[in-house]
Amino acid sequence: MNKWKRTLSIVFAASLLLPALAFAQFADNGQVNNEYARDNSQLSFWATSVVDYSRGYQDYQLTDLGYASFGLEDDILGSAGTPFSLGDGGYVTVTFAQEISNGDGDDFAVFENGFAWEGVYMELGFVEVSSDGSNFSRLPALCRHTEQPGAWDTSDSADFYNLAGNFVGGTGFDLADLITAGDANVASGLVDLDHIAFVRVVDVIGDVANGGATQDFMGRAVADPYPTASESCGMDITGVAGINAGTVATEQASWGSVKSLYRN
Ligand SMILES: [Ca+2]
Ligand SMILES: [Ca+2]
Repeated sequence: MNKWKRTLSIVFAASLLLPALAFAQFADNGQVNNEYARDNSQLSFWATSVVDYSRGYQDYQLTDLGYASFGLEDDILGSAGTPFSLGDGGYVTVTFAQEISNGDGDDFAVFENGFAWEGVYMELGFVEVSSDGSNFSRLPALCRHTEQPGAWDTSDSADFYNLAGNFVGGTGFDLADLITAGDANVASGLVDLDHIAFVRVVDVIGDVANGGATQDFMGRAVADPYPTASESCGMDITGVAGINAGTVATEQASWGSVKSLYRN
């Protein structure tokens, strides 16, 4: 084997190994997300439109009760958003006037209507991101709470990671976690972390007691209040804010300066 072939084969072997190593790096180390107040100046832009949503049932086991119905989907837009209830397993996808990119630390934040009361009353949501609106990657979520919270039970924010709604304020998310977790769509380029145009929030079904709960990154049941049958059932999302902006604005500025060169 000549030198170049040997080098290529080493590079190829390393490329097979890297995703496995990256996967191994994401573990439950007791990590906790940062909490953001709505008026935090790091929140530089807010969701401008809802591109898709699907409400879940008030109780996924009692479908005759119908769907969650509190709020309208557009209520969550902008910095002064108000609740839109997702129902069991429901979701909403938003987009922005500019893209989110993977910069330093947290890149965006998601708000729910949780409140403090001997802990935090929280209804949780998984968070997914996409560049093209069809391929999504879910931020690796962790749940360390193993007991079933009843309809009005509170929980400890520190028992959850990468689950929206675990604070009274907004929950910050760092896109770099998808690299650490060896996300397949990110590795293949289907999801480009420098060009995130869509954020989707999916209600957690917290039915630990009956074995119907949705699962975290480690395959553990995610515990959130269940059953909660009412029109405002499920995660009550109130807003999504960008922190690190993508490069679109800069590209437009450069294009403007290129055009100005030809004006004279
Ligand atoms: Ca980041
Ligand atoms: Ca729920």
